[in-house]
Amino acid sequence: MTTEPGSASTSGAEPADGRGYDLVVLANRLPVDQATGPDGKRCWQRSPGGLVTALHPIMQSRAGAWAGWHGQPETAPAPFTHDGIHLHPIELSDDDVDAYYEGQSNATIWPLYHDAVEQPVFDRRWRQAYHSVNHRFAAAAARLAAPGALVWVHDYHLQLVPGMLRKLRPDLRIGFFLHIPFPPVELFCQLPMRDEIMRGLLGADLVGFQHPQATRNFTRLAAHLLGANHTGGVIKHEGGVTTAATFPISIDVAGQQQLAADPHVRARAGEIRRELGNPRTLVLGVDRLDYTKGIEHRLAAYGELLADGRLDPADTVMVQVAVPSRQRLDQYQALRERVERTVSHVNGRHAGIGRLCVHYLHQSYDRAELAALYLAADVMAVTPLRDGMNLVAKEYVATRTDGTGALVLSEFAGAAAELSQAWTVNPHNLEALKDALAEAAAAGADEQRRRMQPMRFHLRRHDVNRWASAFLGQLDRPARQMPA
Ligand code: ADQ
Repeated sequence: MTTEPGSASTSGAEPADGRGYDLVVLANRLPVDQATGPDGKRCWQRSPGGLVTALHPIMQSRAGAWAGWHGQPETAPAPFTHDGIHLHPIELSDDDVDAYYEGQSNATIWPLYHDAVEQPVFDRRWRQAYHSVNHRFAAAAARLAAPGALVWVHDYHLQLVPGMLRKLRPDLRIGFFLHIPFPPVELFCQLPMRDEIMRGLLGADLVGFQHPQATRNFTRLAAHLLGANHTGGVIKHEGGVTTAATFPISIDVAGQQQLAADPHVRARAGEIRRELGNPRTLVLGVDRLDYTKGIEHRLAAYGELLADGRLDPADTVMVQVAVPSRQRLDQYQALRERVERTVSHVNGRHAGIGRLCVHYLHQSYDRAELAALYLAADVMAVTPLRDGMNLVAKEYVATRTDGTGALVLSEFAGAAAELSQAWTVNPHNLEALKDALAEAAAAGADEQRRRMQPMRFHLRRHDVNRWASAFLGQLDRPARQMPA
């Protein structure tokens, strides 16, 4: 569904009684992008990406408000309603985008929280911008929230918001969920803003993480940096109580299964295989083009398997979908060049006329096309060096309704804690990665089903609705008044 920017639908943006919204979500981005509709007019379209995919169904079912940046460094449009969600754009200037978003969020915090797989960059101007944009979000939430409302703050861009909002509106129940890993003490302590970020997070009643290790890192840091007391995830600091707990995010499993059953999607899967020359083995990678995703490691392993003769280039094809991401940052431009060089190298060495070994697609796709790719793929390669969860791995498993398909999954993805029947692998170990890909490619249907069925069973019981209900249910409980 699309809505024109600044259109008449803005009337639904403020609650009729002026009291405020009972559920307010804050995230760096609104769940929509500006696009050009079929009639040539500018319109809003639901955006791709992990957080949006996860939260959209929940926001539709509860009449909530969502505040975030609309994606352009310009004057923010007026609040409006899209797809049943009230949206409140937060303005970011060019300088804010440079310093708060691309700088502090994506060049300092993102690499540091992902095991510093790329060198984090530190800049004091970025920290000032991060502080001031976080304050803008906190002030917006303070205006939008009804008395005693739940406010759910998302992700590493907004870690100061809970503490700021607590000061502005002590009546609110504030939750924070981190979608990416939370680093160990040794890494976190490199952050010049370390105390401020910990105090910001401890302003929340509930702080949620993807993985128990992240939760442990957080409680240890609260004690190490701020001398807070903690027992069983309940942290006491400066008169407040914060609960830290693990809530592994999931996907809309029923929606994914519906896509898998759609005759158009199934026909498209068959067409994809035919267009690729009906290979015996189709290996698929689907990622944002990000240095944490291990795309180069996967391509290197695949190239060596072809070179060693363990996979036959005549009947094996790899499709690597890489969604453009953070393209203005040097580290991402350098990654793109390296990935494209490796793809050319593998193709140059092993492809034939009219027969590529790697199809590299630097594009975004709609969910139906992605589902068709998942259905078409014999082996799904998910090999991040560090990943909070990785929804692609879950989407692949949910799509394989007949129980076939082989998932190769990095042990450094949060998803590995749940999808333990996958071919789990350390992507830094090239030989192990090659073995896992080769074994997955060789597995028969019985072996595939033996592994896939328990993962599918797990996912059906742990979908995104359960994730959100678990988080919001716990946030609704009055932990701040919990006894010692
Ligand atoms: P991401 O790093 O963006 O998310 P991921 O969890 O894999 O990573 O989510 C990507 C989403 O984008 C998936 O839903 C996928 O279908 C979609 N997508 C991928 N390629 C696409 C393409 N070419 N076109 C359109 N859509 C595409 C962050 C964290 C993760 C965490 C999520 C959710 O880094 O660890 O799992 O948030 O918490």
